[in-house]
Amino acid sequence: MKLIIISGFLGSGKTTLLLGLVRRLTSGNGCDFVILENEVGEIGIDGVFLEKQGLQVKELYSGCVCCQLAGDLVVTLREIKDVLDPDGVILEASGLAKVESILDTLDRYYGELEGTMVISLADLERFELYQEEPMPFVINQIRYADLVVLNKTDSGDGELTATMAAKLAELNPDAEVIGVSALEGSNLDLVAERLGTWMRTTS
Ligand SMILES: Nc1nc2c(ncn2[C@@H]2O[C@H](COP(=O)(O)OP(=O)(O)OP(=O)(O)O)[C@@H](O)[C@H]2O)c(=O)[nH]1
Ligand SMILES: [Mg+2]
Repeated sequence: MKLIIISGFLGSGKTTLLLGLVRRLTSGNGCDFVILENEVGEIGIDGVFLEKQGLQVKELYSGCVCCQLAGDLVVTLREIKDVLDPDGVILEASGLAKVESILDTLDRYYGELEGTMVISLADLERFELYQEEPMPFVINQIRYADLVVLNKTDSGDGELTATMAAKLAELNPDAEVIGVSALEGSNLDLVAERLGTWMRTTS
């Protein structure tokens, strides 16, 4: 069982991206996924939405899996492995999650995963978040990403997209940056291809 972590600031398009990727990767003889939603609030809005789309969803709410719910994350992953044993779990982290802390928890307490991939979203509509001095957890999300997805390219021009992609590459020189519109589906095939290739790779 592999784990894909989708991180990104509040409203950056995590749920929209997740749905687009799962649809592309589960068709035909594709992979099967369980979605794990983490929301800091009391009500799991995204979980209800994704269940209505026919996906299998587990929820962790009232806290963040990078801190208060770190233990619950490990327990829940064990349960998913024991009961459902999917090819992959896709964790939609809360918008404020510090990715480094999630990876640290998994390293220490859940070594059984076959692999972990972090996809972090940046939001072109909120480009000011990434200018000058981005907030530490925003930097952390980008820095610990294996793949950076610059979302909402439909909402800005090519120059802004290029400037922001350059800024993201500066924050994480090792990760590929892919511009997409999760809403319109543009370039999602490329992200799905990267994820699909990684899913098929045995470690
Ligand atoms: N213009 C545009 N809007 C988008 C795109 N992707 C998502 N959105 C919109 O952005 C808003 C937030 O999208 P979500 O997918 O719910 O974002 P999220 O990161 O899951 O949000 P939280 O879970 O609340 O942090 C919604 O109104 C989406 O329709 C995109 O590519 N372009
Ligand atoms: Mg969401």
